[in-house]
Amino acid sequence: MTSVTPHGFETRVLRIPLVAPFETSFGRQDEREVILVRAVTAGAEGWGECVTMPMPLYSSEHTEGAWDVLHRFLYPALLGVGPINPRHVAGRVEHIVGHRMTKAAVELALLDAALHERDESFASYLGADRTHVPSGVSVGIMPSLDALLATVQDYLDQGYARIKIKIRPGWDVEPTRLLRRTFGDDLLLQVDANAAYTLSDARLLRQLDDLGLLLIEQPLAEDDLVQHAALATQLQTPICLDESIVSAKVAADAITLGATQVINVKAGRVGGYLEAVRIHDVARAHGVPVWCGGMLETGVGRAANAALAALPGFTLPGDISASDRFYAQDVTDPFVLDEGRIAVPTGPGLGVEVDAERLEAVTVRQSWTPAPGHEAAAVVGL
Ligand code: SMG
Ligand code: MG
Repeated sequence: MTSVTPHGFETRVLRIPLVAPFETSFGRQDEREVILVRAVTAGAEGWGECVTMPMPLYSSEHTEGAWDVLHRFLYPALLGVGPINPRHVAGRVEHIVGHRMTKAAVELALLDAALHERDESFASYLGADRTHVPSGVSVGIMPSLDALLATVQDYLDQGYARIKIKIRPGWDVEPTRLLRRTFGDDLLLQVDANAAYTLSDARLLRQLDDLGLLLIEQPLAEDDLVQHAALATQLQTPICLDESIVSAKVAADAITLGATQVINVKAGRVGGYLEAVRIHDVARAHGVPVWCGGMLETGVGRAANAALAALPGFTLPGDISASDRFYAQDVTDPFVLDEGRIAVPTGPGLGVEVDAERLEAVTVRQSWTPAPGHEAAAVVGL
């Protein structure tokens, strides 16, 4: 991989309204607050998305913490130190414990810049072997069963290849059974608990076994690897870990323990797309299917996810829906459904353009952090 010399990083916190509220077992969102990082290098620029949320509810990271870690720890480790191979970013910031989503954003921005410098697409660089990826949609907890049916019907009419519904105690077996009965056995259907249960709920969760689900995602807490392994012995539905899988090492542990039969790969959660590829490789070597998770990404992260999901081990549809699933207006051209699939971008780097005007309209906070000697280049390219 080409080395790049960063002249500075631009950081922006965006707030983009959602087309409809999105509710999970841990809370409800009406807008997406997200950080975009722009790396300006000697020969190009690149974008990365930091998928933290405003509150540490999905994982321990959150926007304010990410902002702080970027400015006080990550940028200083990467600026003014000469050329950097993007493959070495993770090693350079390894001494900073955790903060994987934040690290992933910076690594992606530098990868995008480096790939622009060598005119290669992210998909080609990662080893993608497909031009399109099947598109699944994640359906939040709904105010009523009727609302759930109408929403799922609408997504199926749009052509989505797979439905995932969010579950929590009190909204689990009944809505799932209703979907199976209404839409039939051919519907690719899965559920995501976002860690809302404990092992003592095994008997309840066993009621899902009759419903022909592809998987149940993260039923128990993030650090419950051993309990997930115990639960797996009591369920027929395959367990798919999301929150628990924070690295390739943990992925290997979880597979060995029998805690996960499928893996949801999210680059932010694991510290970057390069680590995500390592998880893909570990899982593939064990015959464990993987799919690409989503964090309500803007077009920047969605482009990167589409590239990742085009790798050969991604054998299940991902949470890579069309941009209009969440946003009336994105900061890039929207990703659209094409017969239930999303096209993998082919242009250099991430293959998407960030619209400067649109970006400005949704930015609520921004900064420019120059490398020593580049203080003057404050607003290069925007
Ligand atoms: O980007 O389509 C998307 C969202 C998919 O459900 C989704 N993500 O646990 O998998 C998950 C959740 C995490 C975000 S919930 C606010
Ligand atoms: Mg999940």
